[in-house]
Amino acid sequence: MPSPTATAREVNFDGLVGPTHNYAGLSYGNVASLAHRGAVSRPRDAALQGLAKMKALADLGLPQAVLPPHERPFLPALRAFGFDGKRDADVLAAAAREAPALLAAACSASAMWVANAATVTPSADAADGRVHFTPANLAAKLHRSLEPAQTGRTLRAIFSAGKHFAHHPPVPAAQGLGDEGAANHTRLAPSAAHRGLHVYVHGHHALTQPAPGGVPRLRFPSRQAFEASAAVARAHHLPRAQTAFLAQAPAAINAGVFHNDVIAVGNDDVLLHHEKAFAHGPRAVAALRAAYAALHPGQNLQSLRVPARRVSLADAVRSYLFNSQLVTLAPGRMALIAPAECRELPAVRAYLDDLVADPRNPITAVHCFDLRESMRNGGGPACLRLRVTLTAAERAALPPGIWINDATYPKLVAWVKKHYRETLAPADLADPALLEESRRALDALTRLLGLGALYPFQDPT
Ligand code: SUG
Repeated sequence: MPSPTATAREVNFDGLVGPTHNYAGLSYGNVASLAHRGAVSRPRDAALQGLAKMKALADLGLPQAVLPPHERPFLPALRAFGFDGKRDADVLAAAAREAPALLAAACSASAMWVANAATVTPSADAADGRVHFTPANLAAKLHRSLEPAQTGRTLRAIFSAGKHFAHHPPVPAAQGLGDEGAANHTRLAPSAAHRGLHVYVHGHHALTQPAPGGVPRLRFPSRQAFEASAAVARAHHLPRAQTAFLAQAPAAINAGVFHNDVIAVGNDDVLLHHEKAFAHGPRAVAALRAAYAALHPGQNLQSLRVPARRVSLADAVRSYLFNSQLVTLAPGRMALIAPAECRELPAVRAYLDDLVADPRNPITAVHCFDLRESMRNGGGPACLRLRVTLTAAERAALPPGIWINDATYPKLVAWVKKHYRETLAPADLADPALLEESRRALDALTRLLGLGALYPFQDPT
């Protein structure tokens, strides 16, 4: 009898960009976010760019679904910080006057980068045969720390069948104990249906050496603690032989690699990575290859190492080459879903041309996408998606409205065009009309996706 996981496929769940997409410079250590602080954003274009990528992947024959944005401006957060005005408009006005940084945090559309929403373990790997989810605590940044509660609620609404899906609470948040989800995690396996080697990448140890709370040599903060990665692997009941823990190279963090998915991407049996991605580079990759071979005797992990003389760390961060999605089109045939910026930097373009021409690797095509609105905040193609490997039975247990296809795509495009502003400047965040528009939009969206009440503003008081 074929194994129940034989029908497993990776499903990309992309985060739909929310109506308050803006540039507030909230992410120190994220070069693009800092560079665009205060710029005027284009929420409508941002959402349409993301949807166009989703539809293009669906058209390539890949299962594609969508995750809804979070409620923003998030009034419960402002109220938690003591802004207790009677009307929401008063709360917004007081926050804009007294604590504009808090208002910006409560308005960020950062939940679009769902690679940071959670870490997911497919049922092929979990002892109880269920798919496991742990929302990331995102403790490193205030605006992102507002996400885990809604993420958990959304994931429970979509993956609701207890027979198939298990939901865990986020790792407890404390200084330095950050968990940034799947952006620092990759699963390597001969195919989606096989048992996977789960690779967790961290920037520092929070509770032990070299220094409690962080690594002093860093120019930019490290966001992922080893202890948080270990907690997720433990909660998901992963056998030891199926886990590997690697440290990021401090030089990479200092160059603006705030998540590992800015410098490495894995898919099936391929790991594409910059030579400066990991501390103890060659040794770290050799250990991965050994762990992979032990799990799948006779099989090889293909490590595609990009040398700094071909693509510098700075160009890797500028182009977001490694924030491409690496997807399987057919057995042994992969495509890279890359940001348009990769075609604009000569060194990166030349590297990609050589990669596709080289018959020794399975990557046969590069598809570039204009995701500039998200890229200006440091979010490329891979940041915008959460990978969830699901069997046919698990896919069948999901609400039908979340899939991207010829029927749903035009409806979502029309929804964006109806509800989103063309531009948004920092001063607009306090506009009470923006709050009303966003709530109206999300209310309509939950009906479109068939998800029922999903947001605090929809809860009966
Ligand atoms: O957490 N940017 C996000 C980008 C996340 C990218 N995700 C992955 N690499 N997986 C962040 O730094 C900027 C928001 C602002 O500055 O307004 C921001 O949150």
